[in-house]
This record gives sequence, structure tokens and C-alpha cells, in this order.
Amino acid sequence: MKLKVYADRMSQPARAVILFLKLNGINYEEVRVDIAKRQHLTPEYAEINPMKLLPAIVDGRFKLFESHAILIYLACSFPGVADHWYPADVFKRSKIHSVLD
Ligand SMILES: N[C@@H](CCC(=O)N[C@@H](CS)C(=O)NCC(=O)O)C(=O)O
Repeated sequence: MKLKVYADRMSQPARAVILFLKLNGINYEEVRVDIAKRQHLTPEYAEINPMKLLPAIVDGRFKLFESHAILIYLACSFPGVADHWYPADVFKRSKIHSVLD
């Protein structure tokens, strides 16, 4: 089942997730959720993200929101993502966390 990304490209964190996917050649389906039309406030979207914010992803039965958590999940879950995105080395990884946090 293809990874689904719930996004409105007006959203910077949504764009960050989409850029990461594109740069790493990860196959995904973008589901447009229009903030201006308040589509993120529907009960259907609340099933995806109870916080009713964008972005969010659904990967099979797994749902996740918060862009930094999503980026880390993608870096760790998809083969072929270069180590520099989320390094195994604890010192280098800590530098990534200091930027994300
Ligand atoms: N810390 C969250 C921020 C999510 C967020 O605030 N998204 C905004 C768009 S940039 C949103 O969905 N706003 C809709 C609203 O506030 O009703 C993340 O990085 O995913």
C-alpha cells in the first residue's frame, strides 16, 4: 500500500515532508487537505490526525503526525535514505535533533 501524505503546500512543515520524500525518491500519494477550506477540521481528517494539523502520514495501518517525527520515521523506515539525513552516529544524530528541536 502506497504511503499517503496529507498536506497543504501552504504549510511549511508539509512542504518539508514532501521535499524529503522527493529528494529520497520515496514513492507516495499526496492527499490535499485545504486549510483555507477548513478541510483539516473534518471528523474524517481527525481520524488521521486528532490534533487537526498538517502534515500527517498513513503508512499501511500506521498513522503519524508532527513533521519532525514524520521525517525521522521516513529516514529510518525506507531503504536507500542516505545516512547523513539521520546519522547512526550518536554525536551526529544529536546535531540533527538540536536543529529539529
Ligand atoms: N509542529 C507541527 C506544526 C503543524 C502545524 O501547525 N500545521 C499548520 C500548517 S503550517 C496547520 O495545520 N494549521 C491549521 C490550523 O492551525 O488550524 C508540525 O511540525 O507538524
